[in-house]
Amino acid sequence: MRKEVWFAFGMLILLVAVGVIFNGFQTGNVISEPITPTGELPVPATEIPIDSPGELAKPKEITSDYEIKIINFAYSPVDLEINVGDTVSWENRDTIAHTITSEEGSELNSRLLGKGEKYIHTFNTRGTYDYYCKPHPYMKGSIIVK
Ligand SMILES: [Cu+2]
Repeated sequence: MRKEVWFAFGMLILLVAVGVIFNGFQTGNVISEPITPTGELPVPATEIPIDSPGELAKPKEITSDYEIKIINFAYSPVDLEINVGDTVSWENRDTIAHTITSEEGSELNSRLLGKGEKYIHTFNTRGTYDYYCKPHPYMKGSIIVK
């Protein structure tokens, strides 16, 4: 009887010991595992620079046959001759906002352009298109479409 009791007692100790070791080993794993994903969490932040080239690529989409710059409250060049189907861009280089607005009709109707902003328009009909700047009506320009 005694041998059986000791055997049972021994087995119990063995089970407890194995349980503690296994549990401790597991706990060690459980603790170390979340650290790795936590350490990996800042990694998605590297996705931000991936988006940036996309934002930088946006201005590259703008293509035009002719470029008019707005500098010191004046369109440059003031008059421009183009062909039907040509695209013209206006870029505001002033810190003051300007528009490109048709004198007659609505061929040219930009919003207020801030510094560095562009207005792009394709002319599909022959004619002379006189335009001005809404806040500064003395600013005038002309596009002649042949
Ligand atoms: Cu203006």
